[in-house]
Amino acid sequence: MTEITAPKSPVTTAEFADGIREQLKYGQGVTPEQATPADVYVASSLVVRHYLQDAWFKTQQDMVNGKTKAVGYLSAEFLIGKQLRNALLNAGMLDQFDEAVESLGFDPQTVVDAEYEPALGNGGLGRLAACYVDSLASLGVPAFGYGIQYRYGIFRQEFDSEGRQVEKPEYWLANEEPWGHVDYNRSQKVSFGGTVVEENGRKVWKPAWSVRAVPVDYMVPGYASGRVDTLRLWSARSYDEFDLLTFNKSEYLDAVKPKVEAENISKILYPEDSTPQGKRLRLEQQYFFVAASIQDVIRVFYPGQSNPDLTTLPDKITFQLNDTHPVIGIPELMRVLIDEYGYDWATAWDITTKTFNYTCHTLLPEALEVWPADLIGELLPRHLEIINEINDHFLEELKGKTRDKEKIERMRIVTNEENPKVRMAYLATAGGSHVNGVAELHSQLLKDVTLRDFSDLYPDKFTNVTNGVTPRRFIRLANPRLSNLITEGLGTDKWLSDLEMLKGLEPLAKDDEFVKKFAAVKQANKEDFAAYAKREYGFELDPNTMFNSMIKRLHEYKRQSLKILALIAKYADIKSGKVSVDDVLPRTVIFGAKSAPGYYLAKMTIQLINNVARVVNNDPDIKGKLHVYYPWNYNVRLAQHLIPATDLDEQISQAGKEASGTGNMKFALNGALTVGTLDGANVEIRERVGAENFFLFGMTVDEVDALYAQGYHPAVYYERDPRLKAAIDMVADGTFSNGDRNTYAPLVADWLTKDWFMTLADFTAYCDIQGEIEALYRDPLEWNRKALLNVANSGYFSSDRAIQDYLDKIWHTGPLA
Ligand code: CR6
Repeated sequence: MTEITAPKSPVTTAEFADGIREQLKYGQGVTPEQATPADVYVASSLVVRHYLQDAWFKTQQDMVNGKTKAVGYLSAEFLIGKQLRNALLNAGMLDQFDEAVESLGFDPQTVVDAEYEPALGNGGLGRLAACYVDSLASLGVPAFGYGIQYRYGIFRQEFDSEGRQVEKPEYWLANEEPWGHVDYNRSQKVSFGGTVVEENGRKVWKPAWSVRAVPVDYMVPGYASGRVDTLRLWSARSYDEFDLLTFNKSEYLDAVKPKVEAENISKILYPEDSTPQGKRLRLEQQYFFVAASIQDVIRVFYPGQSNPDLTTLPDKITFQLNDTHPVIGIPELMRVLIDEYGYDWATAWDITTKTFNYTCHTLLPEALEVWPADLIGELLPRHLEIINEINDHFLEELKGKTRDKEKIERMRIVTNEENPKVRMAYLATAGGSHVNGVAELHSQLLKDVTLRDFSDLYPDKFTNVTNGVTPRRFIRLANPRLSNLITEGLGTDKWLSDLEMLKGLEPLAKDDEFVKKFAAVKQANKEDFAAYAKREYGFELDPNTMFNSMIKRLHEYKRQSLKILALIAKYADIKSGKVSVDDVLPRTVIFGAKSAPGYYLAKMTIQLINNVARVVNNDPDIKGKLHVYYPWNYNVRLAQHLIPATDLDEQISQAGKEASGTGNMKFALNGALTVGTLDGANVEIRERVGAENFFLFGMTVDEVDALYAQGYHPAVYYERDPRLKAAIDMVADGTFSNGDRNTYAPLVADWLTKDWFMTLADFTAYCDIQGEIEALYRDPLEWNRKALLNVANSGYFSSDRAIQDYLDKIWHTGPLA
């Protein structure tokens, strides 16, 4: 008997079908006969919202009336992915939807495919935020996700005929979007610029211009919790529809300028991942969503009170700062408390520091945001004053803690130079209760390196919460076959809300019959992916080869170049006859990656990969043993298709650079084996799944540091390993650029002279471990046994566990009663 704990549908199939008909009629204005799949998608989504509405009301009422502190997750990105199937799953209506849609003569998959993916994030950080709101709701914790509803998400990636990345605008709101409810009646005013004056001994900010922040509400249904949280994404609108004075024929465009400028604020997501640009509009965006959110919280938790007791704010809500992007919220809350509600500095600081916590997501120094004080002063003059005052108080406090003057200087929030800068990570550390990194190794490095002075003086502030991913989207929805097999193996489906239960699969790894079923799931997923890749991209994948994937942003530290160089080396070996093609293990390598538009070397790497694919895939000498595919526009949807079909995934960043990674977790949970370095969460994955079930290679953090210290000369490695030399020479000699030696010259020069992330130094170890990988892959039973052990031991990497850690260590709250 299988125990079923999945939520029960609140509707019958007939009711669902009636709901769709009703929506088609009164919403879309079409008959079922006239309806397109897109109409049915919109109608179905509205039916789901309809049935979630009561649970949503109740969650909000219980949150405001009860005693459970809520969580406000402040994030500039929420990479939520498609909504319909996820909402159906969490609300228990998957089957009713399928049957209802079929009864109306539509194919459910076609209807689901009509949804346009909201791409409101760059990569891991944004996807993590989306997993976290899913888990908060699933655990029944009252929560708001607060962010921005960008009109244009991350760009749509295309490749030109030369294989170069071309960025196209991603106007995802071109069609009706049934999930976001625009709530004009709960908008907030957010102001900018102007001056600060003194009136009756008090500072008064006289802003120059304001925008209207309109909330767009997304329901976040919890899985089997009966709770529905809120993702509130702010959209910028103008107040001054038209300035009638300037509105005459010749100045028409000037008249609408303020409107256009105001609305620009939420127009576009900055496409830089890990290396944000310090642009004025970005600061405007940050302040825009954070200021609106703080006002919103006061509106929600102190309804109708003109003189609320905001000393209770830390009991009502805790704000999590997702990286430095929302850190301007700290001076903003200080301003609101002091200027608008008349609190003194000490009280305001006490409230603020109790309300905020900060998660750092990086180890790259260039990713820690630093704003010129001038720019802050121009946009937010009162905030700059407050930041300076925070800095003064902080330096005073430090004097009481240490005599080390240099240390104190190093810890300044506002630098002491001609054009001072504000270090947002320091402001966040000083202005909040807790600071956490996103994997054990990362949190350790934050304490030892990045924020060392702070951890010396405030050791108790620092903690770790290892990232996690939602099993609902990334196992149940992405991999229904594996989900069914897990449920069969465990005799219950409860693992979807208690992922550590996967441990119960461990004994089944000894059962060859079960392992064979597991292998059959993977094979079927590979066949599905091959069909998908054919349909969507026109690729011809052979599901009887090893599927080897590397999907993540294109960044030097992630080292896509290590992967492509090793592949070229293999190709060169076959071409030169060193390796007989008949001995080569058939492998299909799949890349998915976008590059920041201005990132020169990353974009050149994309071009190289595409051209290696062109050459290798079409070379008859290779006899189809090696294939390289680069599906463009990697997004959540592609991840959901590819991850369940992958045999081997690549997590090969330079040790000490990837804060955590979350793709690594999704792969392990879907039964891929990992080849990886001791970096980020790889360390913990390997610990849990067992060293014998993980392909480890490469330098450790200490070895990397030692090599930097000693002086790193990449050319030495080029001379030392003939495989590496052959590979780089092949890139240099025009093999992948129709004979043109210039095309990749900058990349080759970088490898041989700089190679900041030590790709060359790790190359030999990386190639050597391929032998081990291939030997194991030739033994399908053993390979799948290890893959199954990866699944069984990765339950820890659920975002439910991560959220529970945040609740226990940082937020000190829990589910609604
Ligand atoms: N780029 C880290 O680099 C981590 C995610 C989520 C990143 C990545 O290792 O898994 O955050 N950092 O914690 C930033 O975005 C600054 C990322 O996605």
